[in-house]
Amino acid sequence: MASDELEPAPERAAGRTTGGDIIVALGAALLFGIVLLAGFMVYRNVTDSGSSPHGLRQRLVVSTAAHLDVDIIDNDYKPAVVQIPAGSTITFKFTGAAAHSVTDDYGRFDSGIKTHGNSWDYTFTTAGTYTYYCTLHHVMQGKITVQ
Ligand SMILES: [Cu+2]
Repeated sequence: MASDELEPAPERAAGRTTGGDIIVALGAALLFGIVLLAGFMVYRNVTDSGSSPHGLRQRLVVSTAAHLDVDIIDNDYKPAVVQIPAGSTITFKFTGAAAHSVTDDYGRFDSGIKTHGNSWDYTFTTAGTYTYYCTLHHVMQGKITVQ
């Protein structure tokens, strides 16, 4: 029994907190924090980039006509994702109760803020991809592909 008192039991030795254990724990906590921060930054980048707004995940509506109507409701464009031939005119109809805008991400067109019952026409003469949003409600986003 004297030897038990001189040497700690193996499990007791393993459970004893040492300086090395504290460094390992601090390192793990730091690593965990870095992973959390990196994850948050990736999340922020994805949500702030504007590359994947909810509107762009909607079904593509392909039009071959010279004219297309897009309804602006509270708070969405219907349809939000369209493809039209070059030279087509889109009539944006402000049917929602709230005021909205149709504002190109790169400033190529802007309806300005319009209220319920108004409409705004824009003719897309140049082929390309146009992404737009509402200056009052940034969750409202749309995409027009002109071919
Ligand atoms: Cu709006």
